[in-house]
Amino acid sequence: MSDTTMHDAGSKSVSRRRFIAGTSSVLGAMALFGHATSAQAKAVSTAAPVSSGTHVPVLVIGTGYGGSVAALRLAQAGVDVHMIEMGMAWDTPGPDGKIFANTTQPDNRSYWLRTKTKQPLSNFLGFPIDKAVSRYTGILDAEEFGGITVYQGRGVGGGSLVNGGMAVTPKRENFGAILPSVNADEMYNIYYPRANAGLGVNTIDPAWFETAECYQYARVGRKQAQRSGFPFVFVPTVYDWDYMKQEAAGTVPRSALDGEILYGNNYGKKSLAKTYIAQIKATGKVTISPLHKVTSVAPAAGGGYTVVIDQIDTNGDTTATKSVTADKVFFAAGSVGTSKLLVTLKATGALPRLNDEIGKGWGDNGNVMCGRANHLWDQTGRVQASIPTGGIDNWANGGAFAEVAPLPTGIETYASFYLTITKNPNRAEFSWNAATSKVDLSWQTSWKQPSIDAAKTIFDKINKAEGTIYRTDLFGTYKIWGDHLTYHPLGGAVLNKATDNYGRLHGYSGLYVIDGSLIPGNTSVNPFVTITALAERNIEEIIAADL
Ligand code: FAE
Repeated sequence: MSDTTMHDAGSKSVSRRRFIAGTSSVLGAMALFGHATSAQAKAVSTAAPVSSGTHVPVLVIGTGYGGSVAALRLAQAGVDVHMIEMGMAWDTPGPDGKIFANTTQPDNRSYWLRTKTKQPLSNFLGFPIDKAVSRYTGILDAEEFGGITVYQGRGVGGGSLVNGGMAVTPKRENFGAILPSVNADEMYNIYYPRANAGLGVNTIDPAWFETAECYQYARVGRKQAQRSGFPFVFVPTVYDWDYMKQEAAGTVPRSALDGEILYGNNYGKKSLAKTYIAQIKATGKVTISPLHKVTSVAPAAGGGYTVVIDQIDTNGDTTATKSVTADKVFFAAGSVGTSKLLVTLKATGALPRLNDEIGKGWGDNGNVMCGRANHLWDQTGRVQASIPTGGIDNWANGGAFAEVAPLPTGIETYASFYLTITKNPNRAEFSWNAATSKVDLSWQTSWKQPSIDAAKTIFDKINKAEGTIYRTDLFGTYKIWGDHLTYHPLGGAVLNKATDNYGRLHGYSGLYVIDGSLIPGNTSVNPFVTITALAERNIEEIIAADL
């Protein structure tokens, strides 16, 4: 990287001292982002997988938020459920004694069937940081479409395995725009509280926040936001805060304080495995088949549905193809997984009566990332908790809600980093491509411009007030905006359009959608609490009326 890189980054030039401090960190960064570790995990499932020819009352495709809510409530109502999950069980430690790999040392466990990492922050101080890993059914899928890379969790627990654990209920005044056909009173009185309880949502002890070294970055973010007149809000999470306090005290193995996030969290985060899925297992009514991928659902001759499932090995190769009949099928494969299945099944004649709303209404929750370069006196800290706990709320005025996010590199980066959720009106459509036999997504990279404009309502103002500039070295050379990706895919089988107002697919009795594909593209905040609450609402109605 050259001095010019930073000089070109904005109206104010970077001080020479800051540049030197930055370059002296390169060695540290290169060591951190060095070669893949030798720990090559061999996590295997201990669950007994589904057998071909089995008949099940209910089959659930996917084990993320929507699928876990459906399976738990059905099991509690006395129904036997089988869950099918294309990813691994993530219940067995690798040779390094840990189930999940560290963010700074990706290995084969980190990526879904890739031979090179595809890190959301692709560069550091101008240097590319992606590296070779061996192909494996790892935990994070960076699924590439024409105009966007969609990050998703793979394994039992879905996105809960890889996400930041920010558990945010949207402001009530925004709900009408998020899910217009849903009764807000019911959601805020019954289903949001039920989801928050089921997920174990809690907030940081504000007194501890003020002193914790690992939240220096968030306090800097707050100070700068407030100096520009923006409200800074604490964000609830699903992290065990008592555990994090012990991490900071050095009395337990570190997890959030060791930078664990994107490739799984070994200790303190309450992923679905510790909440809904633990409850599911306790019912004794649910079986889970990891490393099984649903490829087809079609009406069966004697009633119900024939579900075709590929069993795969950790190289992603099919080792068996199974056929199971189910009276009812819940699509909970996530916004992308469910949309791809439904679009394929409609186009190829397996489910031709699905309506024309299938595949439509997809959005990226307005995700856009950026970093700001701080002055030397505003250090953000060498140890940064990987769980964000605060945000800058400019939704009402600028259509932007910015998480003050960590850059857990283990070194002082002199950077503030943000994932901003914005009011982006663009919506894309999934469609079947007969030439490639794949599903395409019509999203264009240029459709992120409204998100960049919204994010700038916050960060241009902060930069002006602080006399600081944007970082240009995190997403490529001279690139300010992380506008090529999303963590929050939503839509593709929108509630009350592709389905009725409770997720029953139009055209077929006994087929349901119960995941993020029901939500039309934006939730104004991080989405998993809304996905969980909507699933709680819908499954209650379905159990009462259909079973
Ligand atoms: P999801 O959790 O994706 O589960 C779908 C499951 O279905 C997955 O386990 C798939 O492997 C599986 N599957 C897909 N296709 C098939 C098939 N054909 N056969 C069998 N199985 C299949 O769906 N949200 C927040 O609210 N707060 C955060 O802090 C946050 N941070 C995030 C950070 C990252 C890096 C990422 C990737 C996401 C983050 N999210 C966050 C988003 C959140 O995890 C996501 O909205 C939910 O996980 C979506 O829940 P679903 O139930 O729709």
